Amino acid sequence: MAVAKDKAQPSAARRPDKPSEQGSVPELSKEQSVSAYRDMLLIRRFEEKAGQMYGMGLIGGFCHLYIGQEAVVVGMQMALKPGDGVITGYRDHGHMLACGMDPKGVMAELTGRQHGYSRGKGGSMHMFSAEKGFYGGHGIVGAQVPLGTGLAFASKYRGNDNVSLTYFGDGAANQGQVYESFNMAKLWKLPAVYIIENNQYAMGTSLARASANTDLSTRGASFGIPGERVDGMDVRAVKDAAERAVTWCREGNGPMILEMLTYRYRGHSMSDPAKYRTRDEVEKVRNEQDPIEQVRRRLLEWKWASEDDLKKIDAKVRDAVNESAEFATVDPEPDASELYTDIYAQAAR
Ligand SMILES: Cc1ncc(C[n+]2csc(CCOP(=O)(O)OP(=O)(O)O)c2C)c(N)n1
Ligand SMILES: [Mg+2]
Repeated sequence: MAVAKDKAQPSAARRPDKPSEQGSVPELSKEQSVSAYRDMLLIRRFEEKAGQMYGMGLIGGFCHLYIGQEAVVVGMQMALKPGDGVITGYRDHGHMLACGMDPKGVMAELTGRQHGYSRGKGGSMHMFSAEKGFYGGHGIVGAQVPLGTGLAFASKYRGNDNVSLTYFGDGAANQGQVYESFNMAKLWKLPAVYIIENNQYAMGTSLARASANTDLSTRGASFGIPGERVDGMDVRAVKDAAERAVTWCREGNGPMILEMLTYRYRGHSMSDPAKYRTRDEVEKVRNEQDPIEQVRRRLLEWKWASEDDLKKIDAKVRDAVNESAEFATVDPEPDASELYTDIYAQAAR
């Protein structure tokens, strides 16, 4: 087990109030930029397709799209190694794809088919892949936070150096169980990175309307948990902060909080009248801060990729997404005899 070191906490050297106030961030290499572009694009195209399939009646139940927030999960993933664990709420398709789960299995779960990750019995909010380090997919707001803390506890108990990444929203940050988890995580110096995806709204309620303290990076202050506020629309800034936080945890210093300033372009779920914000507000973020466009622009500007190279990447991504949609349409639904299977699991040793 890693022994806690009495080190100085990582400083919140960059703490912008708005993403645009962020200072300079370390650049990605050409390869990292191309791969971040491809990974973010895959999430975006997958989500657009999921939205279409929902509209066609192929997906039932709830479906929460991640469009706009792609840089958060892709940048965080760049700091991980095999064995690290990821857990999140219901806005979870992007996290699955970033963890390397197969788009076909994810889409087939959305349509409730046999070869979906939960064999068609979990749907959008309840998919897992222990093999890829993805632990769900949870519909109860904030419920993943004690579970993610448990994953961190398991790493410490087993004496390995795996880190647990627990994602939750600005709304979830007001749940009581979050603070019970923070207390335990700090008390036991657990390797837990808490990533608060502050997309500024919890369903139709803006952060300012619901939170006494809107600087969510300070939410661990009373437990002595360091926090940083990060431009979650800039994949470079996310990766940079992710590396600091993951190293901090891996070295046995206990938990850390990263508040990601981000934005969701689509409604909360598939039925959202969106009366709580203006179209102009959404358009402004899309035009000025889009995470994919930022990388695209740099790739072209620095001649790290030509328009043609990017078109080829776009086409490959579209093919993968179309293939997943096709698979999720023809794969059969589970047989009725499967109703009572997969209810209990043998505990892993
Ligand atoms: C315990 C609980 N309360 C309420 C709900 C209904 N609900 C679903 S999502 C949501 C908003 C959460 O917002 P946030 O944490 O900001 O995440 P985001 O949807 O923005 O990703 C609410 C209130 C729920 N699922 N669980
Ligand atoms: Mg939110």
